[in-house]
Amino acid sequence: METHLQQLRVELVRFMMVYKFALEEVHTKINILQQEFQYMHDYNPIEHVKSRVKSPESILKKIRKKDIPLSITEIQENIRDIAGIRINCSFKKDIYRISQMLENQKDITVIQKKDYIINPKSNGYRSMHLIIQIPIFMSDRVENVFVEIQIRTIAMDFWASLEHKIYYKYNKDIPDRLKAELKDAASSATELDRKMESIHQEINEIKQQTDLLSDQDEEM
Ligand code: 0O2
Repeated sequence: METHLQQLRVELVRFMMVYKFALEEVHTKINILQQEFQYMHDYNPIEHVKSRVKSPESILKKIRKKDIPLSITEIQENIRDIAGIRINCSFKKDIYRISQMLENQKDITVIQKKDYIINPKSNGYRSMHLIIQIPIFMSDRVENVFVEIQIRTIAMDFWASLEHKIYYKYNKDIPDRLKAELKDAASSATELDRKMESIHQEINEIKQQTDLLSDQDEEM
């Protein structure tokens, strides 16, 4: 009995460890993209990155909700957001850039892609979701680990984080008036994204013209 429990413990710790390793791998990939992009284009498209391994309580909740058999293989196959990473970008176009750069990497297999920016959820939620699989090289095997990547702007993230809190505060039964207000707030966040991106674009154009003029001045 004691050895069985000990074995189970080793298996469980190892099970959780691979998700931590997977997050470290994806973090490194994002770091490389961020640094190289900054160097090549003098611009950083990523504001910040957050990651988490799902808590055992949340995993159990999802097991019950989705009626998944209590086995490590079933959990690994059916709960694909145990390792989750969220990338906050400056502008909407950066979301597509970053997503494409990750999708193009040879060791990443994209299992699922949900574009809630082109198709927002009915409550107003916007974000890009990728479920990817990456190989993790352990001492005696290779594990292909699922990682959920959410990519969104700061405005999308601000809305989603607060909506998440409000949703749980009202115990999943939000009055219709507040649902409408939340949706309205989501539209304001979309408008803010549009406005900031357009200002950024204009400033870039002005900068390019000024650089061009000063280059011409130097040549004369
Ligand atoms: P948590 O606590 O954030 O992890 P799944 O249940 O994941 O297998 P689903 O729901 O079809 O399948 O996946 P989807 O639509 O890609 O959503 C996954 C995650 O996106 C959610 O995880 C949330 O983090 C986020 N999300 C989706 N819809 C909303 C929304 O309307 N509002 C907010 N604030 N976040 C959302 P979890 O596991 O539900 O929650």
